[in-house]
Amino acid sequence: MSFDPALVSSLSLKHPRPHNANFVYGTAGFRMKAELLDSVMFRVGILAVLRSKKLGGKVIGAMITASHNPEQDNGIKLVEPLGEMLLQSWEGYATRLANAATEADLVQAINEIIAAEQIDFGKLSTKANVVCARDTRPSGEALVAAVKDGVAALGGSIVDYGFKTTPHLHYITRCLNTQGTPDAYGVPTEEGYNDKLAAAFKTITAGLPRLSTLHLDAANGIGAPAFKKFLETIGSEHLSVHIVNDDIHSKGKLNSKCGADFVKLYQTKPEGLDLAPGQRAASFDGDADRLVYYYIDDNGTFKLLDGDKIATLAAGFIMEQVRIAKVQIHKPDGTKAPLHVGLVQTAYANGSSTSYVKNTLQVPVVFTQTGVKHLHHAAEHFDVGVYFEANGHGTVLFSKEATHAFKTTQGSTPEEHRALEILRALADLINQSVGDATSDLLMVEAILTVKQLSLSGWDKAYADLPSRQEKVLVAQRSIFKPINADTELAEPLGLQDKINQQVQKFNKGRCFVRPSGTEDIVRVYAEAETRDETETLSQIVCGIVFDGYGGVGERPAKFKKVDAAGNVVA
Ligand code: NG1
Ligand code: ZN
Repeated sequence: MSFDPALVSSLSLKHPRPHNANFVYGTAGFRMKAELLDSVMFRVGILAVLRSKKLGGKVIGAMITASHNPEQDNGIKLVEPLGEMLLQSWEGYATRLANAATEADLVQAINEIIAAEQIDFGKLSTKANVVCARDTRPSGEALVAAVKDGVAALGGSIVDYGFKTTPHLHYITRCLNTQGTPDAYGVPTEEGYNDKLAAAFKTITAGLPRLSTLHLDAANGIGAPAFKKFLETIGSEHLSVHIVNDDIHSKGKLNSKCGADFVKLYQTKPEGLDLAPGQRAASFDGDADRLVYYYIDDNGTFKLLDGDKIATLAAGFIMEQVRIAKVQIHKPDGTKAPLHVGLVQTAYANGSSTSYVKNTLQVPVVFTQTGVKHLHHAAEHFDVGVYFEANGHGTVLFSKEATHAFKTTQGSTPEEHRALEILRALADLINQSVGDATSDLLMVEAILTVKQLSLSGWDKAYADLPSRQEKVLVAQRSIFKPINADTELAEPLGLQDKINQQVQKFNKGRCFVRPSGTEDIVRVYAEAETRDETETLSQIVCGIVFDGYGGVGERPAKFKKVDAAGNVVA
């Protein structure tokens, strides 16, 4: 026997599995009401050890957070050695472990994974290593203790990094696994992260006039103390940011009427921020991996600069610098080729942004399923792969060849030297392991500083089509089966035809229905030429879903009713 089943069982008894629960490792790991999570945490601790053992003792990260969800929720996701999300083929093991009904079944599940993955468990030289961190949720402390028990149950070792943002933990994991190698990513601490980003930001913005103060809504989450520390590191002469919604101690404030998700969904400023026309503002989400910008225009209208706008700003800027610097990739056969730049979006990207990227930037766009793990992998196929979800979660990936080309290209004019300096610094400034609100904010501020661009100037690139995202409560969201990168439904049979029938009645109409992976709801996204048309299309499709496909609770009065022929009757 390669591990001690008695130890697993005895520790597991401290973390009993709730009856009737069915756990699924979803888009963002396990996420639900915190009180249901104790046994899940313990078992994810076990899985982290198995994953580390499988990878010869590489460090695996475990982040305890529920991101933008309300404070009573919590969750956990595992981080691969280079900072990516857990390998998809292991998600099934997570689900299997979490649902093992008894201690005996849990031991059996562990043995199944060891066998399936051919893990040499007894090999003493491969000690399992796990690092963990958590956001500011009050439930976090006890849940971390459960993870530690899980790691101990299989004899692994775990280092607790305490309160960190999700991107911090991804960064630290990557640094620990690359230390002393040619791919060394940095010093594996929050200070190391702050120093690295501050140095890169200063290089890009040196000698340029500063932008006006940015008002940052930190969602009353971990991003508040984290960004304060960053500001101390960089110094106010380099970056002026005024943080609001920084109360991480009062109960119930996290993500409540504030934060990136709130601002994106309701297209309005967060509570706790007085925003005057002309002021610049941004919001993080609760674990500081999402970022959106916004301002009030001269007519008093709220204007959102979401993940699509950030992606297009970044792609346009990087392409410009690559052009100026005349960077080319050296291919293995000795020839040179232009850098391959691409953008990755999901179905939730605004249609205008996609047209702008294709037609104006002339950059190819790839669509993936919702969830950054899908976008991240698609972005890896480019030399410069820009990926963002509309909700503000994303980053830019540079291939090894691209970073090598930035380092080795010898510019011959001052303009070329400067563009190369910017590209090298951007590769340091932008978090290569995961979407990161701090790093993305610094990237945006750096680009706007170089271009001396206001938020309204940035916003002019293209005008968003009006869009609407609604939630519909249904009895069983698992009956909705999305296909074609979430743009259509294969099941329930017939529903897609009904949606199509409605969409074609609207100018520039687009609408899709998809079950959420993180909340017990179905999402309805609609887009059309005018705000009124968008609203109508959205309410018709919400009504169709609610009335015909298991809507529960009180029927929202705004949902429209349609007859069998698809005509709106109320
Ligand atoms: P779900 O709940 O599956 O739609 C949401 C976001 C995803 C992703 C995950 C993880 C939208 C429409 N969906 O997923 O993009 O960010 O949360 O946090 O924004
Ligand atoms: Zn988040």
